Amino acid sequence: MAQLEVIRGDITRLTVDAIVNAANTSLLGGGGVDGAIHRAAGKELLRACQALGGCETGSARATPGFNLPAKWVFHAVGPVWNGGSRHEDELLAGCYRRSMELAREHQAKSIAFPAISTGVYRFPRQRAAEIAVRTVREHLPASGLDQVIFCCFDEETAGIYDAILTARP
Ligand code: AR6
Repeated sequence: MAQLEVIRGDITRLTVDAIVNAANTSLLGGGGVDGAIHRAAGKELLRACQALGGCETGSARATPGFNLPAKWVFHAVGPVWNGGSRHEDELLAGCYRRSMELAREHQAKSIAFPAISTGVYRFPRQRAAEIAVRTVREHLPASGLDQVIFCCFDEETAGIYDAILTARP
């Protein structure tokens, strides 16, 4: 079974079959990791996203990676954190579950996730990382994946994932 790995850095640089984006319901780009992915992939990515016509919160849609090293981008829409009583946990888990299903549908062998919802959307980082790891583990056997990377942009997030994966590798 695939090992889960933590990498600190820029997800747009990773040579994997699929990278996951932390998008919004319009899928038309934004700041943070979404902006970085659109800049690196080029204008064709925006056109492909326009053709999708949006995505509901808690789900994900696939496009090619265009100029990225990654073959695919799975655009996941995480929830905005509102204190935890608006189904934020379930919606965040939905992003990871749907991305794992897309990996299977696109026969991806490797995937990298950013820490969805933990930037502008303010989801608490520890809580988000626990949901990410738990959901990925649940769906790993059926996914066909050989490699899953949690790509952390900052030291604090990388430390949180390291601690979770060290406690139960
Ligand atoms: N590689 C990996 N991780 C990154 C990168 C990168 N290049 N850049 C930022 N991060 P955010 P959200 C980390 O705000 O909270 C956008 O405008 C960042 O440090 O990108 O889901 C969308 O269009 C943080 O840990 O996404 C939406 O409107 C994590 O990625 C909204 O922001 C997520 O932060 C989505 O907000």
